[in-house]
Amino acid sequence: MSPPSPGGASSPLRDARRSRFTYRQLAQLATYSITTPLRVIAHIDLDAFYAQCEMIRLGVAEDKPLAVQQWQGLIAVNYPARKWGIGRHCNVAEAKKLCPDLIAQHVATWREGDDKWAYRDDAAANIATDKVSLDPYRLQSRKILATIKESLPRDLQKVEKASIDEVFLDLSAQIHAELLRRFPELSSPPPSGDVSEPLPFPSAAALEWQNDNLIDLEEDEEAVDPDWDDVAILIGSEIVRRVRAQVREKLGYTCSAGIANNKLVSKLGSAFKKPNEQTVVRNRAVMLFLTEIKVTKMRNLGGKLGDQVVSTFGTESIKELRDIPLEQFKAKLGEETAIWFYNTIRGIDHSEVNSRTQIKSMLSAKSFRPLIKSSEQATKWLRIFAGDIYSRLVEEGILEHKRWPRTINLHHRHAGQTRSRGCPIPTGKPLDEQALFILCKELLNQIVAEGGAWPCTNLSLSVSGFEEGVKGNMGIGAFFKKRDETPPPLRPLNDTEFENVAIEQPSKKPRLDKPNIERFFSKRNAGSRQGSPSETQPLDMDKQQSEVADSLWFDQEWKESGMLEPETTTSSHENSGPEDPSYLTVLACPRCKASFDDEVSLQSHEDWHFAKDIQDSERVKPAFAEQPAASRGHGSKGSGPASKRGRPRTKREQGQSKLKFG
Ligand code: TTP
Ligand code: CA
Ligand code: CA
Repeated sequence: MSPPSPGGASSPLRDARRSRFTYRQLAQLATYSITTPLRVIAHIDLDAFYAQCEMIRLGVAEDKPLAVQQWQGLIAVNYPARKWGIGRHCNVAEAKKLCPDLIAQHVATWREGDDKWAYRDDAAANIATDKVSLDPYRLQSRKILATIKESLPRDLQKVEKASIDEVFLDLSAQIHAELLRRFPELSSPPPSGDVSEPLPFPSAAALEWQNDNLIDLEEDEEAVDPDWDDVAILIGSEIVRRVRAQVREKLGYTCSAGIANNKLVSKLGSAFKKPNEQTVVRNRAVMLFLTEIKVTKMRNLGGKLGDQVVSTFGTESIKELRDIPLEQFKAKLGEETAIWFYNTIRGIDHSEVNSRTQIKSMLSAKSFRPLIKSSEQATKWLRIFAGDIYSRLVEEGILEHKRWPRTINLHHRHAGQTRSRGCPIPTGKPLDEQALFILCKELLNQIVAEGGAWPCTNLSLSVSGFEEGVKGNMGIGAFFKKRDETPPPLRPLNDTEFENVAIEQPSKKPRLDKPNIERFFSKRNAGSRQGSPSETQPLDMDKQQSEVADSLWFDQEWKESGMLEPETTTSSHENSGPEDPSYLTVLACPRCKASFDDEVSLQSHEDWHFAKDIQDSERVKPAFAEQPAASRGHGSKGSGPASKRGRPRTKREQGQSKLKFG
């Protein structure tokens, strides 16, 4: 590996000037300290992910336009197709009109009577009997994650899977090692013995950025010589370039990346230029970089809080908001949120890259259109849910007793009300598809017995409370002994029991990275679920919270939280158009009063509430949850990285309304 142009003979130590950084800050890199200004975080996001998966699976040439279809809608569009103006806002018919050569590949589906998901030519016409399977994409996601990990030194990596197609890398420790290797002078202790002493200055020679997009500096900064933070981020960008090249070479996928000092800025960086590009945001460039971005595009600011800030302070310009003193934010937003917000618009973020990547719960769901009206119909879906969840449990290692869920919940929606019933998963005997089915059938019976179950708009099955099974060479017997011999009776859990089965309680260590802004979101769904005492109560997982929080960097970017997946759209977009009378009607959501142009959008939006309720119910505290973009009406968002990527905003909201799960 070549040094970052240290200027040949001019060794950093010979430079009489001192760095802005200290020996302590350098040493902190080795321990992934969240506060050292030398820290380097990368965010990697796959380009048009599901579309690339299909192209690779089908062997489609890279320049061919392809989109991934779900019923009549599109959920991923490759870059050649985007050139034709095709985006997620299009339905298949519109997209084919724009580009007759478009390959529209339908997602794989589960179908009643089949015990495996499959790619089916007639899936689009079978919304009533099929259920989308994202397994093919999960599988690719896992392979990509494994390749990324393999391309980093085993003992110096910290990788967080942030969604089905995104990871964060904390490159600090690897960069620390690399700095010491390239600049042996840095290994010597501070001459005075005091670690708060400034480091010697690195060479003033220009750094070699290769083909990275380097975010510009303010004019007066351009003349300033690079310091160690610039050298560190340069090494970071070299590492990321190699990681991306490995993914490309071994698996064929292209991805984009952002490299910066923290997660907030690196995520904005990866979206800045796509596809197949990487963007470096040096510390000195952050303020200028953020000035280009609207506040509502930032993490956790896509929803109610962002809207509140904009209406309270009368601007969505980050530049203007930066002129407002902290005290004013405190008066309007409360102390903690104000501090968090004040930092965020300055690109300050101390959140950790969290390498615990294990799934904490799984959900299989279906929204019905037409609505289902009997236990027989529902039972058919329960079989599919059980099959879906079971196959994912197998991938999680249930057969090898690696991981095992302790609770099962069924969620049922009728007449605007969601009812949930749960029970412990009996231990001591194998958990297979049939066992899952019997459990959820019993839960359905409980709901049906109460009456008022039909017609049903949504059903979903979730498992959670994962427990670690055998480790190392422990035999199967040891695993089973750990568990109760007799299955507990089938009944809903009370709160205490739920606490007992929740593994991995939230860590007690103070979380520096999470502002207490939950209150902005927590009331939205209050009172929406029936409050019977037998109802299942939330299970919390720290990781789930962070996954959800990290998913909401931009307003409504979909992500896999490990808990919720986008499910089937409820109807074809072809229904709504100028000839459809409902197109002209303004419909309102009974829960949040958001207005919609057509029934499909309203139904989608209501599905989102449904999914959100379930998601909330499976956590102790509501985490950062936001409104679907569609519910915010056809207002005001605009430029910013996402729209630079060719997703026209107003259209995007329509496309987003297809999503059920935030
Ligand atoms: P994104 O990363 O948001 O988008 P993308 O990978 O398709 O395109 P880009 O190059 O702009 O990153 O989402 C990842 C995958 O998640 C996407 O390929 C399909 C799925 N997804 C949906 O199913 N529905 C949605 O509305 C969104 C946004 C994504
Ligand atoms: Ca992506
Ligand atoms: Ca993504």
